[in-house]
Amino acid sequence: STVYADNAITTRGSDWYFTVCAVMMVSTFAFMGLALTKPRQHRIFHYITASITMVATIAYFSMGSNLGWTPIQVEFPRGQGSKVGGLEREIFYVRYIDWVITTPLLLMDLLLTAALPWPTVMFVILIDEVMIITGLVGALVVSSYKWGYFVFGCVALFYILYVLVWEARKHANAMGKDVGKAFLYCGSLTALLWTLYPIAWGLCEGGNLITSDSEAIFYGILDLLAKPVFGALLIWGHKGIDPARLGL
Ligand code: RET
Repeated sequence: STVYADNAITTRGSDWYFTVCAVMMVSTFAFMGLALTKPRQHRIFHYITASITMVATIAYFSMGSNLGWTPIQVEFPRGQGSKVGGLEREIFYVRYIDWVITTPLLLMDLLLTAALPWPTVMFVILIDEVMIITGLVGALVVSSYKWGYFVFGCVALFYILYVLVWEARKHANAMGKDVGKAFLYCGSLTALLWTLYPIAWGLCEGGNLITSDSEAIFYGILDLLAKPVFGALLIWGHKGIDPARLGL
């Protein structure tokens, strides 16, 4: 039998997902190509950044193909009529598989730039995994307790933002003017974008307030800024910085 959801992407959402997929793929080749122009000891940030867009390429290929989702009964079928048995929304769990791999890599890009000690990096990554997994569980459970998971995720995000805007920023500045500047640009972009993800979640997976096509646009724009644009800014910021100076 055909599995469907009452709120699912149309061909427009699919086309947009494939467009983002193409941008992610081109970015991956660009970051890898740039890596090859550098000596091996200078490639760490290219490798991390290319890995991020590579994973996203496959996630977006899945979503463009309308795969990697499961129908979840919604609490508030607002403006979508009323069906006996309740309406279902398409929840793309593949998004969270992407995030659980790529958000730790994004944090490594930032925290290695700031040259934070590795126990700090590991702990922040653990909290990041808590944030993504609570978001996934909250998206999948059919209960208003989903907002409890959401709150746990937001607390985790607050801790990550505290480390970024306070501890890591101070540490980056102490590593030199060029490192401080690279961190300021990439860290600020991250702090701004990452606070928008829980808003998207509240409108999509959480509250079912916008359509799946709108979800595609919202998360798609965020991911383009948080991955390829962030990556380009980071690699540009590392021009002239020897990773050995950061202990790498
Ligand atoms: C969730 C829901 C639970 C509460 C919070 C969330 C935050 C998610 C974030 C995701 C960032 C993703 C990125 C992807 C790659 O480009 C899981 C939506 C706080 C911050 C940067």
